[in-house]
Amino acid sequence: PEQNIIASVCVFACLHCCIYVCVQAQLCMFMHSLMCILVVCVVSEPTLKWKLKKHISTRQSPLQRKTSAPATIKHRTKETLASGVARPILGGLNPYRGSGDKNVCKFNPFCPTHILLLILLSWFFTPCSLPQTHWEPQRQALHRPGIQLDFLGVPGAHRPLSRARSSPASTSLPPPPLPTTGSLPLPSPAAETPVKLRFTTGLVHDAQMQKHQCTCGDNSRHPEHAGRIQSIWSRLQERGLKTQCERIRSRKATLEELQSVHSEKHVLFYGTNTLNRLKLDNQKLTAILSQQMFVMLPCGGLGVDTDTIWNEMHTSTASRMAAGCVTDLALKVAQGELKNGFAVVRPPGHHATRSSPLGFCFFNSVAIAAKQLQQKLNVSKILIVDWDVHHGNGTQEAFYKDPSVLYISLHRYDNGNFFPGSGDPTEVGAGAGEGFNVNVAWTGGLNPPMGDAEYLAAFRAVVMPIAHEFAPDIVLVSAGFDAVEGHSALLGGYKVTAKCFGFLTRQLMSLAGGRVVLALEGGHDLTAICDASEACVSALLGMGVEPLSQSVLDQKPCVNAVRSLQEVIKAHGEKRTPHTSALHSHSAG
Ligand code: Q9C
Ligand code: ZN
Repeated sequence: PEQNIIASVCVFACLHCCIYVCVQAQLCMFMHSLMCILVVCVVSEPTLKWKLKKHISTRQSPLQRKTSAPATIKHRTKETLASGVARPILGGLNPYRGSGDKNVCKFNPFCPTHILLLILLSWFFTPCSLPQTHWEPQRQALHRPGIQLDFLGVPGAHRPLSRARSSPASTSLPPPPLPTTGSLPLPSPAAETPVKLRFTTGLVHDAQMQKHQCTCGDNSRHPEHAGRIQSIWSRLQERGLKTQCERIRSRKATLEELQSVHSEKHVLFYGTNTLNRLKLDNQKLTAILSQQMFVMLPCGGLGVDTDTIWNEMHTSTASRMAAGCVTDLALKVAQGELKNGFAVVRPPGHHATRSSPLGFCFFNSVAIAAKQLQQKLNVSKILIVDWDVHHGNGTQEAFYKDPSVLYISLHRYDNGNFFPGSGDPTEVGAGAGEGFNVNVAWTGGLNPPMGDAEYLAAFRAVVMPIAHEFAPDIVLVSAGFDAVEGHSALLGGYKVTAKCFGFLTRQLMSLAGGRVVLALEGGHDLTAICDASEACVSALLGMGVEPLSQSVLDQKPCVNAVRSLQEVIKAHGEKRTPHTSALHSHSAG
């Protein structure tokens, strides 16, 4: 009878396992319950119940058992030795059989029957953790008002699984990745346990990014320093925002991910250091090392240019970390695991081109995140808004011919006289990507410096109309805060308030079902970047942002700003691409 029980349990276990694997989340909970009931019935009736009864009635007192336990083992050993190898394995290891005490069931931790039953029972009563972690955020997302069910591209509660593939979903975001058929996802305890995330604002940060520092150790010579992200991170902590958010695990971008935007040479060159280069192919290594070109900076440190320092120990890790963190945050928001997100990362990325670092940047984190959304999740429409005071030349370059990524940058331009010099309004994209690159290029110096009125006007007249017409699946923001008041003329000189960036964030949240991911780019005035980060995270959390004063809302943008906006509208109006037709109905005001 004992072997029958074990056989039955095994059969059910196998069945359960098969169903679990094949049917995945759909029927799992139902089958799980059914199996549990069946197993309980089989196990309890009739043999085990009887055995347990016997077991209870013949059980000795704990004290007696204590003394008798060693004797049993001794006896068994003797018995096993005496009886030779003819005994079946299960029986041979079974203390009851050996003891000759056939009807008495003593619980013995060495008894394989007991162990097997215990393992199986505990396994059966463990709740299905995999489907829950996959489906819970989805369910939450579905219950959010204003979200289209179809956008998720996953079947609703009662739809067959096959619909996920066949239905023409209104957006491209796929369901959470299901384990691939063919390779069975065995429940291995070694695999990383899926963390269950609250459907809220995601935050990402890693102290390793603080190690990217000039060897001279003089922060005043290097405005893009470790204290930037350190102080933002502390600010979010101090204001109690961090606890309302969900912190996600940080990670470095893989060399392969970096290559979705950068050349192989660039990736090997800046994505590795002396230590991990040892693992790489020797020929390539010789090639890149022979081309190493660093300059000695006036401060005594090493750099690729005076802005962009190189720390042989930490720069590659820090910049890969920044890209990896932004990428993972974006992937989680796209998959519906998080509502939106804010990445407290450095070094920045938007100046980094396919094959060159520039302006503090090595890897273009936002561009890499966008490429990963395309490649890993098939996201079809991505909006990148870049409100860093500098033009994101690297991001523009990466998607210049790509109509599936709309790049909108607001930057100080001054007819090409402000760093990096690119970003003319007439740069509208090329080929199929024509019309999908929008440069709101402020010109006119600091007379007066651009402020809230100008940025609000740009959003009202250009950014939001185009963005709504484009109807992105997700919005990535190159969120530099160097346009915030507090930055010297050389590093911006504008007077946008931190609060205003909270407003701009909230406006972007009206797009893409609220899937907005902000990644820190530039900005070095600590008060400015902390205030602005706080305002943006508050907005992402959906907290009531204190309103901008009426005078600011009523304020007309300055003449230079109006001229700059007219330039954008003209550049895009001439082409009359479908998605910028929105400009014409809005440009009148
Ligand atoms: N050599 C970011 O904000 N400074 N980068 C140029 C002239 C460049 C700013 C000074 C500042 C780069 C991400
Ligand atoms: Zn900047």
